[in-house]
Amino acid sequence: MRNKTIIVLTGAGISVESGLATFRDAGGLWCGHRIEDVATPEAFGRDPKRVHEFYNLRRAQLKDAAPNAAHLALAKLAARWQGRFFLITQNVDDLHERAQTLHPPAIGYQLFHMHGELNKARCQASEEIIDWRDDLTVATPCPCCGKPGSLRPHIVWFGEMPLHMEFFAKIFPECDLFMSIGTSGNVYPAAGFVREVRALSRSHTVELNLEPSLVNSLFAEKIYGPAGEIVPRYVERILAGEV
Ligand code: BJW
Repeated sequence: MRNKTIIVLTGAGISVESGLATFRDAGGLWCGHRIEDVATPEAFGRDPKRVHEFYNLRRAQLKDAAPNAAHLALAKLAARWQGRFFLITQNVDDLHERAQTLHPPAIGYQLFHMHGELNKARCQASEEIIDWRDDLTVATPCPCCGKPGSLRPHIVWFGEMPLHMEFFAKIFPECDLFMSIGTSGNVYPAAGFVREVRALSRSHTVELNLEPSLVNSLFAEKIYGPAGEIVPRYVERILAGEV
């Protein structure tokens, strides 16, 4: 495996042990919120105050969270790996970035937030993306155009095109190891990545999750348990040349 290309896909399950809720587990974020009320452009058009409040709460929760053993293990792998390493996260938190401050990544590493980032806002007039760590309201003036109400969370909602898709299509044929961590396989196109990687490459595929995902049958290897336990063990196997 040395000098080969690793692609990792992460989902909400990797951040559970950091205290952030998943979307679909019992007690998950969507409880009390119908998806269409908070995660579609139509919902934002209808009730921007409610959508801002939902994301303000999550932005505040993120300030108290810290990377866990799974984020740190991936950061260690990114720091040591001699080949290329692409980390694609569906998560809008910044825990992968914060883990990397402890293990600065090697040169072949790139991180992609395919569903956007909680700590960024986007101007709906200019499409400019702005770092944003505070609350947003319908009255917040946009720093780029000055208009109140112009800013929206920099989040990919249902019906919107996820980010970096063209780049992913280029790297999938070069994949040697595809790891899917903490994602339920409910949401496309991410849930279809394993199928694409298998069709386009000779990659080994492994699912690491608390329980079998909806697409588990597509993986060659499956390991179930809390990410904070199973990811560090798997990373050690990779670094020891056992995968
Ligand atoms: C643990 C653990 C522990 C717990 N350790 N594990 C077919 C093909 C293509 C598209 C579609 C399709 N059918 C329908 C669509 C459209 C739609 C879609 O997928 N809908 C489904 C509901 C059916 N998709 C879209 O609209 C997307 N856009 C799109 O398709 O554009 C057109 C297009 C077509 C073709 C190619 C390319 C583009 C956009 C999707 C946007 C998703 N946005 C959200 C919310 C915004 C972000 C936010 O607010 O945070 O993103 S939805 C939500 O789900 C969030 C997540 O990133 C995403 C995935 O959820 P995830 O991460 O899997 O979380 P959970 O909760 O589902 O699972 C957690 C897992 O962790 C569980 O399995 C647990 O067991 C596990 N776990 N504890 C390890 N300790």
